[in-house]
Amino acid sequence: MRMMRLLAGVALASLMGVGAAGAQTVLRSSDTHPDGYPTVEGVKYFGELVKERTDGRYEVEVYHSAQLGEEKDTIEQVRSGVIQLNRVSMAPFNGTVKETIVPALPYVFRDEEHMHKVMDGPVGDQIKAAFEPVGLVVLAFYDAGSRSFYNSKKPIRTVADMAGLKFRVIQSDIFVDMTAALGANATPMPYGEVYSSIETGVIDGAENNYPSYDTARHVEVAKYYSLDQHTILPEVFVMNKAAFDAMTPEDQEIFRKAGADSVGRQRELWTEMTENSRKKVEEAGAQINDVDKQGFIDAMKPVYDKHVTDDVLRKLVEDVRATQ
Ligand code: GTR
Repeated sequence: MRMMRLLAGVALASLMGVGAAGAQTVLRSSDTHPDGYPTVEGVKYFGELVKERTDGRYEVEVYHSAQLGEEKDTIEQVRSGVIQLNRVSMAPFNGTVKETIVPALPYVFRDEEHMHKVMDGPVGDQIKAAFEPVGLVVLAFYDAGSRSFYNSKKPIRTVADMAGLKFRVIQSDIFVDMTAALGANATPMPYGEVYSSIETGVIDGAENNYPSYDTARHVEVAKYYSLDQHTILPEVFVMNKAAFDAMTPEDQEIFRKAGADSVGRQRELWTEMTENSRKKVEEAGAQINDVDKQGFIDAMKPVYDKHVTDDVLRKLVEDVRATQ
């Protein structure tokens, strides 16, 4: 029995990335954004809560600014247990966790408040549970506002203006198909390559929220930001499931609660940063304009036809729409 407990301890220690003798367990978490970004700060706050509530037995180190690699690579790292935590967009999961397709769908949410109600309720719980079979436990959904297209050529006012433009999209087929449905061309590529790809004319632009457009400095190379707001896709903060399962039920509860408690902090910081970034990009020369949104909404029907293909997804979309 003692031996077994000892072995379990060693296994846990190795999953957590520490020597067996270490009294304290250090968990590594990745983020593509710079220090100070609301997602980075949300996870840091989670770490403070965990440290405090476990009397210092656990500590979280956040590797910001893509120090551990681009999102797709860090998702592999957290699934295999090389790192224990990760904060990423849900888009790169669209191909592996099919339920994540639903919040990624264009205009599925009426606004950010609607997204909060959905993700904080039963639909959010169903999406969370869907991560477990791929070896991940969801600790929180964080805000990422809405994503809009921006480019170096001209303001987009109607769907017709999209014709022929080339955009980098996040690595997900939904985003490729959304862009195609609008008559433009999509190139999925890692976030870190976007700036130079616009600068050298490989692509005309990309799509993202104000804080990303600002902090990744894409505003310097693509000044036309057109508010089509095609998705309000939240971020996800995950933990390697084997590492989670190896903890005591009490510690698991502390982690889940700290995750939930970090959401309010992240949302506050998000609202602040969105406003600050909007001002900063305007000062940096961004030309922000409204679009004929109904035209964009109507053009997206093929994306639903292609991706909402089974009863699970159809029901989820219905549940999202019915959430008041
Ligand atoms: C941001 C998101 C990042 C990353 C990036 C991208 O909005 O916070 O996690 O996914 O978009 O477009 O690659």
